[in-house]
Amino acid sequence: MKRYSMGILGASTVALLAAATFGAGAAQAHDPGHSGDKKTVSLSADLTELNGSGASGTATATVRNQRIKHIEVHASGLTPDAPHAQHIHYGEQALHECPTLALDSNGDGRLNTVEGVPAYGPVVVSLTTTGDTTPTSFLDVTRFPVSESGSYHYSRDNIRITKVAGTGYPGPDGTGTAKEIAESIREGEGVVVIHGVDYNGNGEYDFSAGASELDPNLPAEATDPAACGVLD
Ligand SMILES: [Cu+2]
Repeated sequence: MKRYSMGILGASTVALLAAATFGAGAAQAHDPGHSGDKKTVSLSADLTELNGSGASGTATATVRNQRIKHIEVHASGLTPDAPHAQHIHYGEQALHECPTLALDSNGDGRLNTVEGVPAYGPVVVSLTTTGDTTPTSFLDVTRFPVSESGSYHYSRDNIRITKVAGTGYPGPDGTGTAKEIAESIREGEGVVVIHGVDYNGNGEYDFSAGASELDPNLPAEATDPAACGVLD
C-alpha cells in the first residue's frame, strides 16, 4: 500500500496547491489599522466531529480590528500522533455553518474539504504553530499541531487577518479585504475546521479512503475534515 509521510511535503508544493485550490494570494499587504473600528470581541466555538472522527474540542479567540490577539484550540479524540491542519474558514457566500453529509455531492459517504466549502467557505487563516498564517500555508503540515494520544492544546497570539482572494466578494478574484473578513469573523461568521481522519484506524494517514481532492499525492485521510465549530 502506498504510504504518505507528512514530513516530506514541501512548502513550495503546498503554496502551489493552495493557490490552485483556493486562489489565495500571499495577502501580506500592510493595513495601517486605522479603520475607525476598534471593536474587540471574544469568540468561542464548540468543535464537533465530522466524518465520524470521534473528535471534539473547543476554540476561543479574541479579535480586535484586523488582528486575532489570541486564539486557542483544544481538541481530543483525533488520530493520535498525527499532524492536523487547522484553519479559520470564511466565505461571504457561505452559510457560516458546519457542513452535513447533505453536501456529500459525490455520494461516497465522506465529506471532503471542498464539499464543505458551501457551508464554511475557503481558508482565510491557517492556524499554524509558527510562521505564516495566511491561506498559503493551509496544508503545510510541518507547522500544524501534532496530536499526542489524540489531543492537542494550541495557542497563538497576534495573527493578522489578511485579504484573501476567492472569498466570494464582488470585484476582482472575489477578494475580501482584511477589514471585510475581520468584520465577518468578529460578527461570528468564521468557522474553525480541524482536518485529518484515520478512517481505517490503522494509526496513520494512508490511501485506504483514496486520494485527497486537494492533491492526488495526499491521502484523503490527511485532509478530510475531522471537527468543526462556528466561532461566534
Ligand atoms: Cu480547513
